[in-house]
Amino acid sequence: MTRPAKDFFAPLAVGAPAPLREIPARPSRAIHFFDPGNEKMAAKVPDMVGTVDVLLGNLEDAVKAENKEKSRQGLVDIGKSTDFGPTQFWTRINSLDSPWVLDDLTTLVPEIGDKLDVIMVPKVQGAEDIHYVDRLLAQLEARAGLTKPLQVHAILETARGVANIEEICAASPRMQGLSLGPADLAADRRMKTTRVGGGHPGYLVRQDPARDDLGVPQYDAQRTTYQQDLWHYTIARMVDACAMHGIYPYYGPFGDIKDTVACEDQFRNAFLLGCVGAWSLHPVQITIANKVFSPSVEDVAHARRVIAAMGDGTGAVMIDGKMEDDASVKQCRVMVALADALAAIDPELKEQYDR
Ligand code: 1VU
Ligand code: MG
Repeated sequence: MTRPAKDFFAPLAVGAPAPLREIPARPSRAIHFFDPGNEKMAAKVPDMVGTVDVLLGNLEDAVKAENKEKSRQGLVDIGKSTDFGPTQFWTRINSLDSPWVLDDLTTLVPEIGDKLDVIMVPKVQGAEDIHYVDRLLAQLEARAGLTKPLQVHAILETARGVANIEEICAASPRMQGLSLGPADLAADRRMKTTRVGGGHPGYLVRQDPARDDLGVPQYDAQRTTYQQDLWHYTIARMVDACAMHGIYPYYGPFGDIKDTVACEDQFRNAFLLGCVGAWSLHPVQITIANKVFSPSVEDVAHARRVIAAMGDGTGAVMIDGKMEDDASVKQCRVMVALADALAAIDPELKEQYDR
């Protein structure tokens, strides 16, 4: 059962900071993953500040079991020694059933809780997982004397998590957003794929067969096939749940690092459907996400024209042969609000949008 409305925004521990009433819409086009225990990657982090919207120190999958403590300590060191400026600082903790997660939280909150913005929780199954993290964070925040509440981001990577998506989003005022975790989700659903996100050539529809003069279908004749998006259903469900709860949806990882073209396509599909960002696993994917999740100069210019022409936002007008009305101006406002938020942190984009 969810908490009654009067208790929803009450701190869950005496002395914990008051929960946020609204999740700030900070740009987060790329959530860039790095292993804080990998010296080469960690050394690159200070120079990445300002070039990426979110830097995420990953402690879960992709960190070897024997390196868990090293990565956790690496994250503490980076958190303490780095001035993150406009860049958000997130972490992905180990899963709630793992032997490492308690130490992750009891170390990170007192050591660098004042630097961290968001804690990403993997393999979330239902509201009970968020409730557990919520209370524990409140206790740790109170003990550490933190004044700003940590936000929580859940990865959607089990069938149960997808089935419980609305209750997960509604479980706590800390909920900042959701990411699609396609690799774990595929395994949990018993999908017959071996990839980390992206499309699959076997998931397709085929053009109808041509017919001869007598109307007989020519099944052996050449027919075009169209690859479909395996993730459309889940992303669309995630976008609706997040929009309903005032939190933010993200596409997750794209594992084929060398296939920058298909990565861009997958990210763009997510952007068009309503996602605000995607994960970056390698520096090359930051550039892709920054490009895709920033509206184009043309779209922003068009949106501004529609807003100007629509005055108080009611009625209908013709622009370039197309009807614009109360509904289309709302879409334009979404586009311009995003452009304005990005222009505020990215002088290059500001210059392009203002031209
Ligand atoms: O030029 P140098 O040798 O000094 O540095 C390498 C490399 O260390 C560095 N680099 C990175 N730096 C910061 N952040 C990164 N994520 C990152 N990745 C690489 O860049 C230089 C060039 O690297 P490379 O092209 O030779 O690539 P590597 O073979 O070194 O590394 C590729 C992988 C994919 C292994 C690496 O990028 C990586 O581990 N990325 C993060 C993976 C991750 O976090 N996975 C978990 C999230 S996905 C999930 O959970 C579901 C499947
Ligand atoms: Mg996973």
